[in-house]
Amino acid sequence: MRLVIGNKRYSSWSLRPWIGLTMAGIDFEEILIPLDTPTFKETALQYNPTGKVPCLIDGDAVVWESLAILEYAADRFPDRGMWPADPVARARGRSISCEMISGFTGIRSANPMNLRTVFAYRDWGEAARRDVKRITALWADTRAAFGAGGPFLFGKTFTIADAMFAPVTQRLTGYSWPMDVATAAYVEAVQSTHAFQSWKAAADREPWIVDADEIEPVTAPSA
Ligand SMILES: N[C@@H](CCC(=O)N[C@@H](CS)C(=O)NCC(=O)O)C(=O)O
Repeated sequence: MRLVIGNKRYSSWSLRPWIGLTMAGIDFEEILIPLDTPTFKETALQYNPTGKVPCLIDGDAVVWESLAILEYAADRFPDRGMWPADPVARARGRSISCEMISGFTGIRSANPMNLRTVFAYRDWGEAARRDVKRITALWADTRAAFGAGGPFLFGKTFTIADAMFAPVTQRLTGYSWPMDVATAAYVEAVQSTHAFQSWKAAADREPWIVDADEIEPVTAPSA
């Protein structure tokens, strides 16, 4: 399997399948195309017709869209627990994953993923505040209903739903959002995984800086 991704520092959509596959112990070769370069589009188009990342290639199968890639991996490796076994829990996982992929544009545009910088908290806007309120509520509801026995949304196994929200955890810490104890514990659980740590370490070594993402001067981490 080959997973085509963008810069680890900035590509939130790439992080989702990368962390999901890695946490499930699925081997893949990584092909990284730096975003915002003159050759990005033509290179990405060599792999899939959208000319975007991420994209998974597995023999004749070409799969794009982060959630579709994760669903494909769950079908290919049904023993890895990428979705909860219980249909009701699985339906919740799919509901919140679709909610993530189709929405939350307030926080996505106010706080683009940027693993290079921690920004001091300021008012990130009404739309971002509304998104954070909804996201933290859906994490709390899901953990209360299905998360007993472990730190992730569905307990001890890191699922596709956790992968879909992994970049949001970085937006919360990277833009110094105040968090309640339960939210902070979930964010910590995701960011402590070997997969997140390894993605972050690779992001720190990347040479590319997308200046447009530097929305204000670098500030010291608040925590
Ligand atoms: N809905 C898509 C979003 C993919 C996406 O927008 N990828 C960005 C990078 S994070 C991209 O390829 N941007 C370059 C472009 O649009 O030319 C997914 O879930 O994979």
